[in-house]
Amino acid sequence: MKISVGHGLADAEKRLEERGVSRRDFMKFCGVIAAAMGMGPAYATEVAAAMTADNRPSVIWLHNAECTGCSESILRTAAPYIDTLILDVISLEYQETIMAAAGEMAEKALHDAMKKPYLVVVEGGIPMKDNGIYGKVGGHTMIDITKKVLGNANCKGTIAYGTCAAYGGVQAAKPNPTDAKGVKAVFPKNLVINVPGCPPNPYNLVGTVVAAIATVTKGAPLPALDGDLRPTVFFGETVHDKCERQPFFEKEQFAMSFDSKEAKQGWCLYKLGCKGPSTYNNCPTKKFNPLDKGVGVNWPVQAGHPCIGCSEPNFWDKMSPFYEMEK
Ligand code: FSX
Ligand code: SF4
Ligand code: F3S
Repeated sequence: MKISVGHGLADAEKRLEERGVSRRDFMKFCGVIAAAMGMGPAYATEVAAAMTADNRPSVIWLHNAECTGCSESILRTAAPYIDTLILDVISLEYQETIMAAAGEMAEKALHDAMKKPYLVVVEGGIPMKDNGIYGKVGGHTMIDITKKVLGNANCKGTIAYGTCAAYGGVQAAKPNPTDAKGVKAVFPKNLVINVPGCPPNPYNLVGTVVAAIATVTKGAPLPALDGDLRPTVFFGETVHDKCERQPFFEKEQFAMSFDSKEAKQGWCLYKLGCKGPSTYNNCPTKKFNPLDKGVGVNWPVQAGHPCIGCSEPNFWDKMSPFYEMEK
C-alpha cells in the first residue's frame, strides 16, 4: 500500500512544532504505531502519510453511557504526545469531553462536522430501554444522536472504543436496567471495528484509526478482525500467551494471596482469579503509560493484579467473581 504525502504532512508538522513536538518525535511516534500494527519501521512513513493525508476524513467522537476512562486513557498518556497527535493531527472535529464549545455551539460543531466525510469513534454503551431516555446529551437521547451520526452518508466507518461501546460494558452488566448495548448490536448493518478494554490501550485505537484512514483515502484493506470484531493485530493472542508470569504457570507455581512473597516474586495469579488465559488483548507487550519507545511502564498482572478479562464481551458477568479461579 502506498500513500502519497500531501501538504497535510507539512501542515501537521507546523502545528506540532508550535506545540513543541519535533518532526523526529512525530516520526518516532509513527514508528511506534507501525510496530503496534505488526509492521516494520518502513511503515512509519505510511502511518505519517495516513495521519496527515489531505483527503483524510475527520473524526467525530461520541460519548454514551460510560465512565470516560477510555478518553482518560488517552489524555493521561505521558509520551510521546499521544493526546496532541490524536487531537491535532487527526482532524478531531467534535469531542464532548474536551472541546471548548458548549450548548448550541457544540450542536453546531457536530452539524458542521457532518457535512464532510468522517469516521466516528464511539465511547460508551447505548441505553435502549424506554426509547433511550436513560442517556441524554443536550436533551437528545444517545440513541438518537448516534443514529443521526452513524446514519449519515458521510459516515465512512465506526470504531467502538472501549468495552462499553463494543459490547455494552459495565451498564450492560446484569440486570442491565437501561438495556444498554454495544454499537454493533444496535447498528448491525454498519461497518464497526471494536477496540475493547476497560479502559482500552490508546495505541490500539491510534493504529485502528490509521488503518481506517488508509482504507478511506486509498482503499487499503481493512485490518483482519476476529469474531468479536477486534483487529487481530492487537487482539490476536491471549493475555496469558505473552504474560511474564507464564513460566510459573507452567511449573504450577501459583501465588495464593496478594501480599505473599510468591506474588511479589512473580508467581502466577491464576488461583487469585486471573482470566488471562481466556482474554484476548496485547497488554503484556504494549502495556500502559508508554514511554518514548512506545512500550508502557506497567500492566495489571505485572503490577500484581489478576487480569479481569476487560476486553472480552460481557466480562462483568462472564469473568466474575473476579477474585475466584475460572470454572
Ligand atoms: Fe467503558 Fe469508557 Fe470502561 Fe470506562 O468510556 S470501557 S466503563 S474504562 O470509560 O466506556
Ligand atoms: Fe496466565 Fe494470568 Fe498466570 Fe499470567 S498471571 S501466566 S496471564 S494465568
Ligand atoms: Fe484488561 Fe486484562 Fe489487560 S484486565 S487491561 S485485558 S490485563
